[in-house]
Formats: sequence, structure tokens, C-alpha cells
Amino acid sequence: MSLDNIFDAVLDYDADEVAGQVQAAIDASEDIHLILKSGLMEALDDIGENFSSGEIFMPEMLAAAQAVKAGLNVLRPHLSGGKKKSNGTVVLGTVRGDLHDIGKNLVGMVLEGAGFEVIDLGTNVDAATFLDSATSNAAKVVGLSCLITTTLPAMASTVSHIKEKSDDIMVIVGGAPLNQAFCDSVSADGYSEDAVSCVRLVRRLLNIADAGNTVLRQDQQR
Ligand code: B1M
Repeated sequence: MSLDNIFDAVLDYDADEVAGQVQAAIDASEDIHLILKSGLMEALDDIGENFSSGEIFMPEMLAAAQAVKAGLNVLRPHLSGGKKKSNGTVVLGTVRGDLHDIGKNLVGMVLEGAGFEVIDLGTNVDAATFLDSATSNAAKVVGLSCLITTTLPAMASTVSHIKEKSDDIMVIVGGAPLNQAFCDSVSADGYSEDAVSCVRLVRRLLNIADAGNTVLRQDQQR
């Protein structure tokens, strides 16, 4: 079954095989959400567990991330779609000290699919760079991602820097170590737990009706 093949190829750190298996799954009309969740993300969870238990080390974790990225590149057109970009601009990045970007990239793809212009600043981004980009691009929303608990303070200081300097920019946060309580404690404008709910959050903040896109529709069917 092709989802198992995707999962196995990530655990084999074989980027070409992952890309080929994702394409095969798309060609077989497999649900995009399942390809993402059961194929790519569950494999990364396994990798994380193997890292925690000392079975694998950084090079393997990095190779798995690269394999997943190869799969995401194949999925990208199906996630970001061909919608006209007219819903506004979102500046996105992973906070200072944090190099994880797969979740942030996914959020960006799905936001693009929902019609937002996404300015992706990459990883290890400092507070001033977020603010400068939002100001110069007239973005109303800045999205901060982080994956390790040690970068939660950077998340907090980035939110407060942007809030101190601007009354107009809304700052939203996300990433595995976060929750709504953290969001409230740093006075961010919103938290979402995954890419699909991030689109809903941004739409709500910008008062945009929930028109839905492919990924959102699949999510609503679950
Ligand atoms: Co890292 N790493 N890593 N790692 N890594 C984790 C996060 C870890 C849980 C693994 C483990 O120990 N089990 C652990 C963190 C533990 C902790 O914080 N307490 C960890 C560690 C410790 C580290 C290092 C410190 C290891 C070391 O050096 N000894 C190091 C840190 C480097 C640094 O950042 N300074 C490190 C490095 C790396 C690699 C570079 C090798 C690689 C990242 C490559 C890359 O991203 N380009 C890597 C990887 C791959 C992982 C795991 C295996 C996978 C992460 C991932 O991409 N998940 C991870 C274990 C795991 O997660 N199971 C692990 C898939 C991704 C889609 O999920 O990012 O959560 P996620 O995104 C989700 C949501 O969180 C949400 O939407 C996405 C889904 O739709 N979301 C948002 C994310 N951002 C959002 C923003 C939003 C809204 C929602 O609004 C703006």
C-alpha cells in the first residue's frame, strides 16, 4: 500500500523514494491529508521517538527531514493550489535559535492554498526581522513557529517586541511545544495547533469568510 511505502521510505532516509511514492499515491487518488498524516508526519514522529531513545542521532534525523521535504515538494501544488492571492499577506518564520521548518513550511503552503500571500523568512529569525518584513510588506499578520522548548523564550520576546512597536500587526503562534495557555501568557493574538486551523485563525482575525480549499475540505470530512 502506497502510504506504508511512503512511511518506510522516510525511515530509510531515501528522499527519491519518498518523492516517487508520494507521486504514486497522488496518481492513485489517495487523500492528500492521509499522505501527509499517515505517510510523512507519522514517520517523522517515529524518527523523533527513535532519536529520544538514542537509536538514531542528528544525521539520521536530518536525513529523515530531507526525505520528508522531498515528499512535501511533490505535494506542494496540491496544498497551495492555483488560487488567486487576494486575501492579504502573512509573514511567517521560525523564531531565533530554532532550525525546525517543516511545520512552518506546511503552514505556509496551506495558507497559500487559502489565497494568502506568504512571506517566508525561514528559520532562526530575530524579532526585528519579523517586524521589518511585516511593516515593509504591509502584512497584518505575523506567524511565529517553534519546535523546541528552549526557544519558547525567543517566541515570547518576539511577540512582545512586535506588540511594543506596532498596534496594527497581529501575532499568531504555533508549534509542537505550544498551547493556548502559552499564547495567552505572551499576549499573542492567536494560537493554532496545525496548518489547517492556522488558516481558520488567520481568516477569523482578518474577518474573511471561510470559503475552504482542498485541504480544508478534506479536514472537515474527517
Ligand atoms: Co529536532 N527535535 N532537534 N530536528 N526534531 C524535535 C522537535 C524533538 C521533539 C525530537 C525528540 O527529542 N523527540 C526534540 C525537541 C524536544 C524539546 O523541545 N523538548 C528535538 C531536538 C531536541 C532537537 C535538537 C536540540 C537536537 C540536538 O541538537 N541535540 C536540534 C535543535 C536544532 C535547533 O533548532 N537549534 C534538532 C534538530 C533537528 C533537525 C535539524 C535534525 C531536524 C529539523 C530539520 C528541519 O526542520 N528542516 C529535526 C527534526 C526533523 C525533528 C523531528 C523528528 C520532526 C519535527 C517535524 O518537522 N515535525 C522532531 C520530533 C517530532 O516532532 N516528532 C524533533 C513535523 C512537523 C509538520 O510538525 O513542526 O510540529 P510541527 O508542525 C505542526 C504543528 O506544530 C503546527 O502545524 C504543523 C502541522 O500542521 N505548527 C504551526 C508549526 N508551526 C506553526 C505555526 C503556526 C501554526 C501552527 O502559526 C504561525
